[in-house]
Amino acid sequence: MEKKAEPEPAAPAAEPRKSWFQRLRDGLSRSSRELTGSIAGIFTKRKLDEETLEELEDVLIRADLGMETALRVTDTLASSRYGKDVSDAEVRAIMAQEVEKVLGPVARPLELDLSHKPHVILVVGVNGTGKTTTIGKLAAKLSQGGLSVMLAAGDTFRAAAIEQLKIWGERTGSPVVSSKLGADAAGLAWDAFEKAREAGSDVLIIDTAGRLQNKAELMAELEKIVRVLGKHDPEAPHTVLQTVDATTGQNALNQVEIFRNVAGVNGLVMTKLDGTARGGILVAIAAKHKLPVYFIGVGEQVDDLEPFSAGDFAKAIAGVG
Ligand SMILES: Nc1nc2c(ncn2[C@@H]2O[C@H](COP(=O)(O)OP(=O)(O)OP(=O)(O)O)[C@@H](O)[C@H]2O)c(=O)[nH]1
Ligand SMILES: [Mg+2]
Repeated sequence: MEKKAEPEPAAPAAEPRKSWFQRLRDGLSRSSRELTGSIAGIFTKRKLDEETLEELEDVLIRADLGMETALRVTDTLASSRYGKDVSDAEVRAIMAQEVEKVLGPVARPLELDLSHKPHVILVVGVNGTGKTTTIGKLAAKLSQGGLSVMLAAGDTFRAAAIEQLKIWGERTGSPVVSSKLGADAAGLAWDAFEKAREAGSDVLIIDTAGRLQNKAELMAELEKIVRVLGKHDPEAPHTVLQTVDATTGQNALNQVEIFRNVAGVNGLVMTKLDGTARGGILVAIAAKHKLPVYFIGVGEQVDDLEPFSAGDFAKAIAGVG
């Protein structure tokens, strides 16, 4: 190809892409800043005693990390440093280490069993937690990996929801199956499975309407979607992903509990970890539910979905390294 004499038209001044760890650190900076500020407040020129340990425990619980992890940190600290001077940096290092231990077992890559064709991924969660956006990001990742992906607009109640999924479909080159507005979501899931099978798609990702976990009727609808898919393939849906909004705080624990019982959630995506002060909730969810966390969302763009790394997250939230 001939080299152009003219310079390229000025591209919008793109900032150099930050490293993944830097973006995670930026995203978690609000969570981390509050926590490290409070820790520094406790451990300035103080020995480790009952009082400082209690204060630390409170801080960790207030940061949504959960009782279990808070106790792990204080116990570990007490066993090696009791009665000694301890700096906030040392406390943070131990916190990072203990948080990593809790997160390690749940930081697992999403592995799709492609012996099922299509492999069905059902995406569920409370309203606005990032289901549709995550589907778009995931479709991009999977198609970049060479898989053929079909999307199903199972949020049949809102025209805007169907449109939003279609836009992601266009962006990622994935066909979208949709129905008339207000059609039965389980019926749509059934049709989408057939279409994906006929088309030979590797993966079918089904979007669903957001619902509060305490709305029994809507939760029953989700159960029906699962049941109907099972008639096509007893093991479908193979992956049931729940999006959890990291800004939610403690209610997220209950959300996971109920969606898990009703829809058989077997993996999580923690969204909106950019800019939340409540990122610690991921640790509490990991300790309680022990469900794999496949990805975390750190923005609204197509590539703002990252595999979850326990060590990176632990360091970022503890402000270490
Ligand atoms: N900052 C940030 N915003 C996100 C992230 N993921 C999703 N969003 C935004 O959150 C809003 C809701 O996202 P959706 O994907 O529409 O959420 P949903 O769960 O499909 O919502 P419903 O279909 O209404 O239940 C949108 O404005 C998204 O751009 C994320 O990781 N970070
Ligand atoms: Mg949606």
